[in-house]
Amino acid sequence: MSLRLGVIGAGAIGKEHIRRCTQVLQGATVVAVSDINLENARETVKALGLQAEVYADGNDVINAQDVDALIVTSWDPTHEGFTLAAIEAGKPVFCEKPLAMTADGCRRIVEAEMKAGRRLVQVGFMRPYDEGYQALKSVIDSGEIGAPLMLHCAHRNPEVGDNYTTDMAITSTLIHELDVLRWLLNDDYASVQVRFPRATSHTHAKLKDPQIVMLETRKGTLIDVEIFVNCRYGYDIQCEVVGESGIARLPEPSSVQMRKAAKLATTILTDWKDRFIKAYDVELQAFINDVKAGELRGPSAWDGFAASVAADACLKAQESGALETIRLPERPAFYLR
Ligand code: NAI
Ligand code: NAD
Ligand code: ISE
Repeated sequence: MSLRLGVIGAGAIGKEHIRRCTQVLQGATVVAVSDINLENARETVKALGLQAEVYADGNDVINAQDVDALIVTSWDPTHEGFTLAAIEAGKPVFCEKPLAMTADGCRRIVEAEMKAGRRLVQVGFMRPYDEGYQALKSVIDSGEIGAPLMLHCAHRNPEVGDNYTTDMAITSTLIHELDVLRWLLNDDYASVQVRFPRATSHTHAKLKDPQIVMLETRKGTLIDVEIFVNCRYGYDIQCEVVGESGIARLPEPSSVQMRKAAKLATTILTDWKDRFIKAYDVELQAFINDVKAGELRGPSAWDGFAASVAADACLKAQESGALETIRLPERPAFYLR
């Protein structure tokens, strides 16, 4: 039987996830959509020709009789409330990153889920589902380049809107690295410092852009991540791992090489929707399959919490300029898998 999904938030990624659940993936049907801007929800349902109910309030989607599971793609500050309400209703929920705005918010979700007695939450950290990151992890795990000593990473967006502020470089953008790098290295973070170089003239008063985040892991690997969200030239994700006996880089997305007009060129993508298009498909298909099988196995509420513990320290480091400690509590047995 088809899994009946309710989606809260029909913006950029909400529309994308509804499209993939409807046209690409197997085993699910979107039966309810809500958006605080009702027109977004109505237009999405109409454009895809869905037989879905449109609700003004996300909580009505959660409690609708015919909704089996939820996808939360509304703005970041709304994630915690909708995820807690889904757990309360006993319904599995795929929540886009960040799971909550603070580690405390994520902890409330972890506690509610443990109280419910089974995993009900998958966080929209899609990079562990990306073939490139998986290949990079295989190289590290095989020991081919020895122990990872340093990582040089970059997270570049071509541009962001005026409502994107300095803190969002951490909570909305770096949060992907905070998740994927602990998975890649099988390690956790110990400390962080954030530095701001000369700002680009393409930014605005409330956004310091770019920024450099320097993390140290518990095993002593040093990581630098450049976050540059008005880089202009493209959507570019870089990750280079320097090991004891070699260097491994995240593969570039495949692109035809062209020789033309005295130039050798390959295309750089410009949109996150395209850069991780397959990973989004795989993460959501996994969610659908796992809900049907009765056991969620993707990025957990604990992973959401771990990323947010590090994010809180990064925000503190943005303000202080000092080295800030990252203290992740011990993982409860509930989340050992
Ligand atoms: P968006 O602003 O395009 O869409 C958000 C939508 O949520 C809007 O249509 C808005 O009206 C709606 N909304 C906000 N509050 C709501 C509420 N209380 N009830 C119902 N609807 C509400 O934003 P975008 O880019 O789609 O991002 C949405 C979420 O997805 C964010 O949390 C973002 O961090 C995450 N995201 C994740 C990506 C990934 O790579 N995993 C990529 C892009 C976004
Ligand atoms: P968006 O602004 O395009 O869409 C957000 C939508 O949520 C809007 O339509 C808004 O009206 C709606 N919304 C806000 N509050 C709501 C509420 N209380 N109830 C219902 N709807 C509400 O943003 P987006 O780019 O689609 O991002 C949405 C979420 O997805 C964010 O949390 C973002 O961090 C995440 N995201 C993740 C990735 C990724 O790569 N995993 C990429 C983009 C966005
Ligand atoms: C957005 O919400 C995402 O999740 C994208 O993957 C990221 O690159 C962007 O900076 C975020 O704002």
